[in-house]
Amino acid sequence: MIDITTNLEVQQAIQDKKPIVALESTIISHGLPFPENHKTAIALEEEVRKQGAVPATIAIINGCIKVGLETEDLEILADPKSQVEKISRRDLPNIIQTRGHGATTVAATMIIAAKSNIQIFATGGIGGVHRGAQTSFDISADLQELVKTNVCVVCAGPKAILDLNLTMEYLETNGVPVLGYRTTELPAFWSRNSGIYGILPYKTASEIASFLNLKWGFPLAGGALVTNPVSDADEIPELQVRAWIEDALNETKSQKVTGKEITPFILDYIRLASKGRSVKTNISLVKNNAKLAAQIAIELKKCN
Ligand code: PSU
Ligand code: MN
Repeated sequence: MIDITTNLEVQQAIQDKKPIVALESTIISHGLPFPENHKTAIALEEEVRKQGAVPATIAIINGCIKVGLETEDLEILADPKSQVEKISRRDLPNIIQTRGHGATTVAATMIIAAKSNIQIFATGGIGGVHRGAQTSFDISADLQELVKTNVCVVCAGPKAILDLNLTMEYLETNGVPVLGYRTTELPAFWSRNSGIYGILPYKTASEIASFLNLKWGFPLAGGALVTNPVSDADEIPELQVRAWIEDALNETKSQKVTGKEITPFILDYIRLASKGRSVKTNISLVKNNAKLAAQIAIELKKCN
């Protein structure tokens, strides 16, 4: 049996049956630059508490799975000098075996959240079907996890660097519902618009909670995706992002970036191309998602 260590705050929340929101750690170690990554990790936890729920940031520290981190853990994960691996489903046993530090992706965070009975999880943007997946076979493990693991992931849409149409087809085929918070159009991470419709518009956290209660009560196994558009004030319009994404994708090809390095490489490339604007947007959208996730977790407790 693998042990999961919870911090005091999460232990207390489990005892008191308080609403808990899982937060991931790849965004800290591989998604945002230092020191914004550290500040954001703290701010996300604060946002969840402010709404009245309890944050549980998930990571692996010295081979130990942690649900709810200590101050030092966050420092390790954020420090660019630490050796922190990006951990998805396939990588979990090895990072425990080798007693390393691991930042969990959406897929790995969902697995650990589900084992800890946490049903709501906030991130920035999920991974999905990459452009050119017809030949590269690059499909994020996040999608398969959404198919089989009973966790609701609140995000700002799949990352705009992906093939959003194929990502939506994959989710449809595999029976993963995609909800839009106050939108009928799929948001595209940095942008509010994608030109893709066919998601389920929901107006309130309480309606989303009763949707989840119905799905899991049925029971229909698997996750659900709640997409929450970034605020008007912080969005980067799709037209503006498009060229940066194309340049970034060309650069991955010429530098032969492969596997799990691709997403962090592209995010960093766009950070530089946008002169930091993409980071500001990323931070804004993930905070927005933490807030909504906390509200849904609170409403879901009322349903149980
Ligand atoms: N959201 C962000 N930044 C990130 C991620 C999400 O705002 O860096 C991470 C998540 O952990 C997600 C991962 O699982 O990017 C996707 O990686 P890949 O495409 O290699 O599956
Ligand atoms: Mn991949």
